[in-house]
Amino acid sequence: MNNQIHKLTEKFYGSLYRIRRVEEEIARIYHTDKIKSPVHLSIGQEAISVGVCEALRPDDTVFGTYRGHAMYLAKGGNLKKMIAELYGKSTGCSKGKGGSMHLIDIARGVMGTSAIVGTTIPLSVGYAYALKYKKSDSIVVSFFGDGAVDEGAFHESMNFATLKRLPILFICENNLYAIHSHHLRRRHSDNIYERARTYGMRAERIDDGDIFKIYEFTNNYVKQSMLGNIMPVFLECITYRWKEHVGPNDDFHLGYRTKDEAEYWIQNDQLKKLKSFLDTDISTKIESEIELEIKDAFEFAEESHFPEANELYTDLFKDSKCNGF
Ligand SMILES: Cc1ncc(C[n+]2csc(CCOP(=O)(O)OP(=O)(O)O)c2C)c(N)n1
Repeated sequence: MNNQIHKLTEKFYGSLYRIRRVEEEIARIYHTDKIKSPVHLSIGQEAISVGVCEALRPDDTVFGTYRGHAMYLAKGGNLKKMIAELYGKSTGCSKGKGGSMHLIDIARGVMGTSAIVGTTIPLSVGYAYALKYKKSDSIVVSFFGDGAVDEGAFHESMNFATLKRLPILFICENNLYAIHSHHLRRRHSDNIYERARTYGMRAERIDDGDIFKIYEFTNNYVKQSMLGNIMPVFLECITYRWKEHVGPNDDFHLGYRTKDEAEYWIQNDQLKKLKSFLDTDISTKIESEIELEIKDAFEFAEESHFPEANELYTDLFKDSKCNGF
């Protein structure tokens, strides 16, 4: 392994490990009811957020879905504020009023996540339009699930993005299911990325979850946009959600999917794979630093206060006197 790949492997491993362990801790304490919001865990899907976000620059922005912990953390979102948000505390990134599904950290380019399927896609297109208008060379990444592809807003956004040649990368995290329905029960054929091509954009699929391929794809897009070659691009990443749709548990007993199907993805776990490339002393050092950070973040959430009753209606809407955008 050459030095550059080794450094990348360490970085990717740290980011993957951090997200996995944060979500495992969330799952572990969820039954205590300290977390005041539903949680949609990304366990199994982390490589997409990490592969994409590691290739982005600080001033590139991301928009995502209610399954947004991985994206938020991979882009550098503040961990303490995320955990406090899940606890409903006023120190949370949405001041305790949004919960797990509404994460935001504008300073790190995390522009927001939403509970309503497909809603952040037009928001990200609008943001990309503003960037182009301002002649910025940064890009927007719009993350969404396979379920969002069935929304009208998705198609309108795709059309507008190519029509206006916007600097946006669409990332479809196709984990095969929308709640309990398989994607081939919702569409005629397995053709999400091919459908994107009909709007006139480059569209590809990565079907094995390989973090390096996802990183390379995004890195190329960022480089192209720096050269002024601005066009929307679409990437469908096949992946798998290990946990239930919402909540910390397994749900194979429900019968809508099988453990056998999951097994391919569990064997193909990018976290395990990357760890096998690292010397034990390096992975142990990375892990112990992250464990301390996580412990700190949960303590911060525990010690923080709930918002006061008189704050119920504050911070719900953006002040219209905003500077720039
Ligand atoms: C507009 C809208 N319709 C329906 C729902 C209910 N709903 C919540 S999650 C979900 C499934 C979405 O699946 P997908 O986009 O594939 O994301 P995943 O949960 O697999 O990450 C649905 C239909 C919603 N939140 N918003």
